[in-house]
Amino acid sequence: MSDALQASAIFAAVERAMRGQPIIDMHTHLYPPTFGTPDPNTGGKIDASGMLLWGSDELLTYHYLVAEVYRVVPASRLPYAEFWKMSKPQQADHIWKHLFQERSPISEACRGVLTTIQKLGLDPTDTPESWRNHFAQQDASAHIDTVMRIANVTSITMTNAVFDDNERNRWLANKNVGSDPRFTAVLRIDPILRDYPMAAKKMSEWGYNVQPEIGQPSIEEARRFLRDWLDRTQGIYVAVSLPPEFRYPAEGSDPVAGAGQTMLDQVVLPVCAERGLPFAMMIGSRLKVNPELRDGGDAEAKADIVSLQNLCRQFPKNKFFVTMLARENQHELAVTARKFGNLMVFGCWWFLNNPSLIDEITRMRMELLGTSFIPQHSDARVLDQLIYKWEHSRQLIGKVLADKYADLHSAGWPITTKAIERDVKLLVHDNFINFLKI
Ligand code: FIX
Ligand code: ZN
Repeated sequence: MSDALQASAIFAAVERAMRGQPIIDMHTHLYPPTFGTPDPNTGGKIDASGMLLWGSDELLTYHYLVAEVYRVVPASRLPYAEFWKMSKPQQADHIWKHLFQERSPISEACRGVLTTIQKLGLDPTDTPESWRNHFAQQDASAHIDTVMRIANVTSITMTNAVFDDNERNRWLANKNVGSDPRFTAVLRIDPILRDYPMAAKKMSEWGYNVQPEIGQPSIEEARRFLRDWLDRTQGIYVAVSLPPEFRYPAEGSDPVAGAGQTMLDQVVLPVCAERGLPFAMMIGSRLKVNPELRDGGDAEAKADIVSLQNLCRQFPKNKFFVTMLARENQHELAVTARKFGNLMVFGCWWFLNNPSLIDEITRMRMELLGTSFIPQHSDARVLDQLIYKWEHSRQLIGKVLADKYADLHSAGWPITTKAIERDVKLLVHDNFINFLKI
């Protein structure tokens, strides 16, 4: 085959394909400017509860870095309440001083700030003050275009938590709030499965006859609630984050777990199936281990793979996007995906989104699943993070893929640029789109 590559040319061809392939980022906490922006240093109108976070001060005060700075300046020296009273620039300067000036910024979250600043054409050896001035002159929407261009991300998938008042009220106040073509919506419904009593009370306040005691009327009304919000948001899938203790079927006599199971199998999965929408389960987050750190206070623990196998087997008409938070769950998750075609494994989530673990997990997945998985999502909370999260992941996924092609080449299989581009497109673009459609 004349267009087969020499072994020595494979890595460069993979790197080119990874860099050139536009990515659909299937899970982020990013929003268009219509959702407001809170930071006075990022230009535009200040909306204190605005949801679009962008700019260097937001990068530096990412909850990952808040957690890391509290390792070197403990609460005994800086009480949490004092930190949270600081302005965003003051918090950013504090983190810059202790994590970047007084020690080398070798953690992934620290390095990410520098990659992003560099790729935006700013000087990583400069100061947060100088970067602040740069962002203050930017327009939010134009900056979104800049970041998406540099990151080569063609579509940003939001997380739209309907039980969050700030989020829900923005949809009710402006039916076009989610109409920015660069973004797609995802209906996030954690309380329905994790805290049914609270969810029922809220849905009832919002005009849905959902009662604490679940009878058929409550099931129908909860389904109506989901349908209404899927229509309003045009959500492309439904999502939930589940604790390590999640079990299906629910174990023991815990009424909240029992109600969550009823909501799952009689409300959420039927509505997803009727609309052909995937249900995304992000499993293993143990919330508020240290609540003083706010978003940075969550941790993880090993979850139960048998519960996932039960769901995939008992609901063959449903499609499941699944990512798990514990490193210990990764091999059994990949093996489970070999058993169920309605399961699409995705991402190296949160504490797994680090070079050593992205390499380990992606290698394992390719060896067990070939190209039939989605290797990464960014989980970006700050717009500019798209740049570093994808720069780092493209390099890491590319290295693993190049190794796999080298193994194929050794087995006498011709590796072509066309095949590499096809496979890369599957991994970071088409597997997601195709799974939505099947
Ligand atoms: O539940 C989730 O969507 C998690 O990804 C977030 O809650 C988490 O804080 C995060 O951003 C991790 O990267
Ligand atoms: Zn997330």
